[in-house]
Amino acid sequence: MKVVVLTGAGISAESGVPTFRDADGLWEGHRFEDVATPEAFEAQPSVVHRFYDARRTALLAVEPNPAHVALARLEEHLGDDLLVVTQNIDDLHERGGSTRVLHMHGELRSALCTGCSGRSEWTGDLGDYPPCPRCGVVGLRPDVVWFGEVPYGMDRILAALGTADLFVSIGTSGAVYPAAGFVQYAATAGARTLELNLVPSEGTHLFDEARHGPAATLVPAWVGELLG
Ligand code: BJW
Repeated sequence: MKVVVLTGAGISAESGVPTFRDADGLWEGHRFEDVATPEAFEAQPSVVHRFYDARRTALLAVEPNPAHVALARLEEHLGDDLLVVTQNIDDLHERGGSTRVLHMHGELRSALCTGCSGRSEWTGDLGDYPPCPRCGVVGLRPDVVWFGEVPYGMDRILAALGTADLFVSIGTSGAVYPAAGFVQYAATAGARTLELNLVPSEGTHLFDEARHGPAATLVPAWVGELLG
């Protein structure tokens, strides 16, 4: 069985990573146009760096939860027949044991050089304007995908969705494209589709089945069911 799992901020919520659009989410004190667009970075790089530097630091204080661990257990059984596509820029899937993870919206622990386009592993701050370790240019930005930019790995994602038997969406509001359209793409290609989310997402009606509750409970239960 080929499975594609799409994850969003909700899967990391019980680890203590805030979501975006929920009450007390990341955007409560920010308008997304002020921090999550290339225009915002151009206009106010220090504000944007502060926002992402704080989130990078906060990663040190959180741990994967049972939902991340359950997906790693699923990978142990399915190997290359499982692809986890995450919209999250945290590293909790990897720390939970998953290795086949595609970060379509980039990664906090990576910096992108606006000079040479190189991507470098990054654990410190970017707000003190360090030079690129590859080309020396001072022009590093968070290696994340903002509105109006093209997500990473789209060819690989669409190929996996096109041959999937099962598509599962976990902890995402379905408010952001192209990820919000994956359910229709997978269903058209013949996959069964399942939503696991705290509450019905914007696209809940598009799924063959939807289960609602916390990911740290729903995901281990679903993986247990699938593995018999
Ligand atoms: C729990 C839980 C628990 C809580 N257990 N669940 C008009 C129509 C259609 C599209 C567009 C349009 N105008 C513009 C567009 C395109 C645009 C877009 O979608 N805009 C929307 C506003 C409509 N998209 C883009 O620009 C994208 N690029 C693009 O389309 O390029 C063109 C192209 C595509 C493909 C091929 C070729 C060309 C880029 C989008 C980039 C999004 N970037 C961000 C920031 C990343 C960096 C960062 O992290 O700061 O990505 S925005 C933000 O939203 C972040 C997230 O990954 C993304 C999705 O959020 P997510 O994960 O769903 O979080 P929430 O908070 O929304 O939801 C959490 C859910 O969890 C909730 O449902 C809770 O109930 C649930 N939950 N606790 C289970 N314990």
